[in-house]
Amino acid sequence: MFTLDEDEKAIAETARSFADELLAPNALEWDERKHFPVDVLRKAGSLGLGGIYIRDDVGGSALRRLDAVRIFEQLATGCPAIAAYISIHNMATWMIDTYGDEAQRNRWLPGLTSMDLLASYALTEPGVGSDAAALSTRAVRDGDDYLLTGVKQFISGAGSTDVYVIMARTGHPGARGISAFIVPADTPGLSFGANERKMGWNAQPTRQVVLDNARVPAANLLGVEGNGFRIAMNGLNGGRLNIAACSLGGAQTALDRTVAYLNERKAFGSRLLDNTALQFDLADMRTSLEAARTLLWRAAAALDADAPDKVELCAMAKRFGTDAGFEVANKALQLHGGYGYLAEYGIEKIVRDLRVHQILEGTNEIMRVVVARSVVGA
Ligand code: FAD
Ligand code: 2MC
Repeated sequence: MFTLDEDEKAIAETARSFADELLAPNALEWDERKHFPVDVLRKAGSLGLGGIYIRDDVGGSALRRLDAVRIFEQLATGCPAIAAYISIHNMATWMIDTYGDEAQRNRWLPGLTSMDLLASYALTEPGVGSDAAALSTRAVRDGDDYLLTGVKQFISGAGSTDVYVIMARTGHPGARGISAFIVPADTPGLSFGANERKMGWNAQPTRQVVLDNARVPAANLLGVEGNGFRIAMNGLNGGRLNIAACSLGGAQTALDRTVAYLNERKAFGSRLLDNTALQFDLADMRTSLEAARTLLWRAAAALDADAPDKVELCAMAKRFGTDAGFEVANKALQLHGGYGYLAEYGIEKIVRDLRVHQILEGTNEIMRVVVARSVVGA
């Protein structure tokens, strides 16, 4: 598992070339201009990155989660924010592939896997984030349609994407009263809030999705009524792995640049790279990333195998990987001295992007809740 065969190497190298050629050279400008590069996402789609673990009859690449985390780490070396959006797109697309009927799969997935259509995932609401099972957006049956009313908060890609997988309440309070819907962007009654002003992740928009009696055909219900929370959570298991992978990729770039910087920078008569204290910092940074990567690959293999402990392993990998990634990137900034604080060096952008990985797709406190339940047997 820890030695990549030729195929696995080729997959990771393809993602790395894409990141080197199309993401890294533009990442700072996209961040500054708050530009969502849809043209580059389409190119990602043409390489099979829009449906990494989607079945191939609808254009998916049919790869494993283990391949996916390696892909997302490489993509994030170029831009964590865009890599993370591609992960969210894959998560929503996977939910349609896994829980959709044949009509839904055939209607939506060819466009999504090619990234001609872009997807968003809408669970969070203004009053409900961590306690997602308490969501209040309602879906009421009306003949052959459902009418959806409520507000979804912090939706990645919103306003620029085409397909929204939206969790809404069709039944009683609690997780089992929630259903999942495929909602196209042009649905009457659906509108968007302003693009949020954020610390990082500026290369992708974040908006509210406002539903005011939005009319959605009943044929767009994903799975059966009452199954939406489980669908949403199963999507997030893989999403959490990918987000950890994005933290690793961003942090690895920060570490690599730090080594190069310390090699060039002189102080007190020698290269900073010769300073033993700083070498120990670099050693700890590399060790943290290797430990996080090892746990990540282990969790991805558990998800591939549908292992009984997959949920807590995904939570552990997310918590550990996103904390390690942020700490390494922040240390890299410190080791750049004042230059680390300047935008043109690219390190502060990585720190800003990685900070939110400790919050979204389940905060790291919620990851501890999930792991703790597995420990105490709750
Ligand atoms: P809260 O749930 O209010 O939590 C506040 C604090 O309390 C946190 O520190 C939390 O960890 C802590 N806390 C809460 N409950 C517990 C507990 N039981 N034990 C210990 N600590 C606890 N959501 C989507 O659905 N789709 C998206 O595409 C999406 N994209 C996002 C993009 C960005 C840039 C951001 C910032 C968020 C995004 N989110 C998205 C929302 C994200 O998932 C939530 O912000 C996150 O789940 C936390 O919810 P909250 O913000 O409501 O915080
Ligand atoms: N995988 C599969 N199933 C899961 C699951 C998981 N990770 N987590 C919960 N479930 C199932 C669980 O087995 C149960 O199923 P059943 O009805 O068959 O018994 C059901 O879901 C309800 O689970 P709980 O009883 O554990 O629900 P509870 O409300 O106590 O806690 C909690 C759930 C806190 C773990 C969940 O609400 C959570 O993960 N909160 C964080 C929300 C979150 O991650 N939001 C991310 C939004 S997306 C985003 O940020 C992006 C950037 C895209």
